[in-house]
Amino acid sequence: MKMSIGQFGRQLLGFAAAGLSLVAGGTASAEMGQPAPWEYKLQEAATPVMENITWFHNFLFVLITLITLFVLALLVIVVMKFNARTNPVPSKTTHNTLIEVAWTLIPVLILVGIAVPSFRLLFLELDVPKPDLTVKVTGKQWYWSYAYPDNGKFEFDSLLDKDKQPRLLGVDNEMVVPVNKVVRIQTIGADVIHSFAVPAFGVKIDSIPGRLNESWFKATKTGMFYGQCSELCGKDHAFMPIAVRVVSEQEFAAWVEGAKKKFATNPANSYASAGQAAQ
Ligand SMILES: [Cu+2]
Repeated sequence: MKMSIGQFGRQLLGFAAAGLSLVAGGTASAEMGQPAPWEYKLQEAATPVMENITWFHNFLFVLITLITLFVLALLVIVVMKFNARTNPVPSKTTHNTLIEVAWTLIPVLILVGIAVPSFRLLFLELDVPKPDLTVKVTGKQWYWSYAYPDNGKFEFDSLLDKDKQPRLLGVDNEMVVPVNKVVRIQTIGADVIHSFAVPAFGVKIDSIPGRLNESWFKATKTGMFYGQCSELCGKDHAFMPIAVRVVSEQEFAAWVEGAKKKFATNPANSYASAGQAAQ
């Protein structure tokens, strides 16, 4: 079947409209703390660290766009002005001190301009402030265990719940933390290397057997936040989601009381069990 240019144009317009409505629909249905269909941005920030990461990402994006456009413009000028047809007698210039100094110094200044906020962000991520509570996160094949040593030494397992939404992110027992409190994450792997990652918190830290790694977050919004194991750890790597419920301080205290009873008989409750599993 042959298509006229008009028909082809209308079809193209239809595709564009469908694409746009998909993108708009995806953005509209985007919920905090979880991925959205057709998402092309970072997840909405729920901690100061993630706000900084988002700012740095946007800053770099503007910078690389300007540099790329500048280099493209230079290339276009060279191609148009200095080809054999428009410029039959080439100049014999080999050096230009001013330009050479400029194309050395300006990139150095740009790199310094990137390094300053980059190191500031790195220190913010790595320098754990005084924690309000500690959660010990153990990565196992293929689920997570959470212990609250400051709140009564209980520990519980968190496994994928296939019937829960969002699909492949819902778990049976969520990790619960209070809002606006500094939560220190201490993480190890019980068998192989896993990685504890929650995009909305700007946290991604390897859980390594025999090594205690540390990270932190201070969630400024309540709600559900989801992440996934981010280190290939075996056949069910894709099925060990991380679900964090951020609640008010009172709700957290009530949850701790309930959790102490609920997980009292959990065999995972002794720290020794995590150690034995690692051997
Ligand atoms: Cu894993």
